Amino acid sequence: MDLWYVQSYLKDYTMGLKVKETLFVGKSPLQEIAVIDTCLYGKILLLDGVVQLSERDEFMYHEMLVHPAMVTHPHPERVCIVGGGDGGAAREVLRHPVSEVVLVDIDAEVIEVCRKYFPQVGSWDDPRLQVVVDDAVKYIARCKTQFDVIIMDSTDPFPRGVAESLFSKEFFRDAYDHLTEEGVLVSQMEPPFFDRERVEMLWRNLDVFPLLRLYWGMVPTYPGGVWSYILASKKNDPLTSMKPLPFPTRYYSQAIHQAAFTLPVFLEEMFRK
Ligand code: AG3
Repeated sequence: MDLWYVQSYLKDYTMGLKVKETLFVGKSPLQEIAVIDTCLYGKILLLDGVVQLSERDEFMYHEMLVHPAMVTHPHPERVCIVGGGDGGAAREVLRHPVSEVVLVDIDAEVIEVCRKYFPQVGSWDDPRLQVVVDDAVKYIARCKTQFDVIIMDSTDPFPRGVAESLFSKEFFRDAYDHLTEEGVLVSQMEPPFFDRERVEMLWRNLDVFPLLRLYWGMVPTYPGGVWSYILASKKNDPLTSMKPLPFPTRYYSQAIHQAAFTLPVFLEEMFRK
């Protein structure tokens, strides 16, 4: 008998993946955590039933989440990752010559499960990495120092859940205050092709930043296969200030960087600042 994992998104869309084996199902105080092995994408992490990463396409998401922001800041040294308990975003950040990376994830059990089932995803032993288990809203509010880059690798803002407060105007203002002069914030977004209104709302919540750019990249295991990100910058424009990467990548390139910020006409009209 074939077993299928069906991910629902909004109310009118599903994606199905054939499952080889269910490896883990558990509940933390905050969410349901599961790891399944699929025929097409290898092992997949699900939080509350939603795909967070697959072994086969996580590099596409993590490279596109991290590198555009890291090359927009002229010399990022201190980086904060909000969420990202699987370690993939931290791995990509640590390939840059940074001095300190603080990963703030609210759920210790997600980190534990990922370290067990996806040991190749994170660079957990790098001495520049500090892992903090806390609510990032509280952590940033208390934090006395400033970061050059803040990377938001959280679960979705909708439906309302663990990550909702991370997408509020108040949090983005606080994040702005905790960024250095040329600071850059980047966040994963909803797919704008499905859900333009909600992306517009999140865009407005980021108003405090003088420069906002929506960009996109392929992530086959996410709804629609195309995911979007918003880069918010205090000073530098990712299209003109970018510098080349000093190491090889599998998805990101300078040409992809330019292409990713080029939006279809119907989105370009809305997401311009
Ligand atoms: N962070 C965001 C995943 C969003 C996926 N959304 C969805 N499938 N509807 C994932 C954590 C990876 N480091």
